Amino acid sequence: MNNIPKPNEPLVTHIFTADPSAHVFEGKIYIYPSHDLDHDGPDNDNGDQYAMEDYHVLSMDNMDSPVVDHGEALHLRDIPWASQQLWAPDAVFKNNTYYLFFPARDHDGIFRIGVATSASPSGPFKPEPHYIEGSYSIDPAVFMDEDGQAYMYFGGLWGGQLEKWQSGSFKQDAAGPDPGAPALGPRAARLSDDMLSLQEEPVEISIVDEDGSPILAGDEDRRYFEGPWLHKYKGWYYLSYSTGTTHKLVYAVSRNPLGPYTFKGTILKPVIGWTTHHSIVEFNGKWYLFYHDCSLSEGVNHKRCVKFTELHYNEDGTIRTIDPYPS
Ligand code: FUB
Repeated sequence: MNNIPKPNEPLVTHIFTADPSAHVFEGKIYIYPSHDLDHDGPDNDNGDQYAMEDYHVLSMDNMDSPVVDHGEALHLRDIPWASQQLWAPDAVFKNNTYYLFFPARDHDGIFRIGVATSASPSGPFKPEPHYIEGSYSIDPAVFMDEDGQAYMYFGGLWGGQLEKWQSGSFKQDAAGPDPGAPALGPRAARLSDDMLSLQEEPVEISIVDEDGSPILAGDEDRRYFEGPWLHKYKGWYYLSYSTGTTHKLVYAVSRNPLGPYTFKGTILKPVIGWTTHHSIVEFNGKWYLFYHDCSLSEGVNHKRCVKFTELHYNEDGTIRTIDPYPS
């Protein structure tokens, strides 16, 4: 339970964890991961193996102190609108309140995004009775800009259903774009001041190459798949995400939080396991990448473990590619 973390090693080993969203709250690092279930159920492209039912919050006083598991912070049984699959969450502080944003399938099997609140960063969190109106798909990442405006980025292909929303409403049989067509981008919207609703209809974020041409759906080394994360460095917005089928974490930059974003490169090479999902946080003057792999379960895709490593920028603001298994 009270493990002292080392870079590139599991933060905790008593539970399986994934999709870490790390934030500095009250002078400590708080990590909001998915809590993977240990089961032998079906494993498919629909993501049925990711059958998570609750969230635990982890924290560290600093990068050399023990990791604390604060226990169950929110359970599926307490969320009136949700039926299954509590996937990658994120948290943000505003209005003297901690807000936990999380995706789950509603009672029609459609992924939506909900919000729960707490007076403490470690929870417990009280869910709102309904999902956020106008929300869909998975992987909410909430970014608070320096002017106090919060944005929610979200969306994921395949099990995350993003391609089913291309027409503006949910179409069960919709496929993704043809390989030669622009890839689907993540969605983003400003959050209302009370953080409980969207201020506007979500827009699609455009990701382009250095020539300004859209990244195409067939460009699987660069196209958006899932797991958006937003951070700001020296006045630039960095949108990082998973490429899914090619298993990389990559990033693109913009001067505007809503893009367009210009593709820059790879942050993390593929890890053990199919999924890759991360967050980036500055703490005590250093930058850290939190990510997961399946090393703790020796490669079982839905039994993952959260890790961290230091992240470095080059002089020109590009990020040095990280090898998750340095020798
Ligand atoms: O943990 C379930 C899903 O797997 C997440 O929502 C995705 O980002 C992928 O990590």
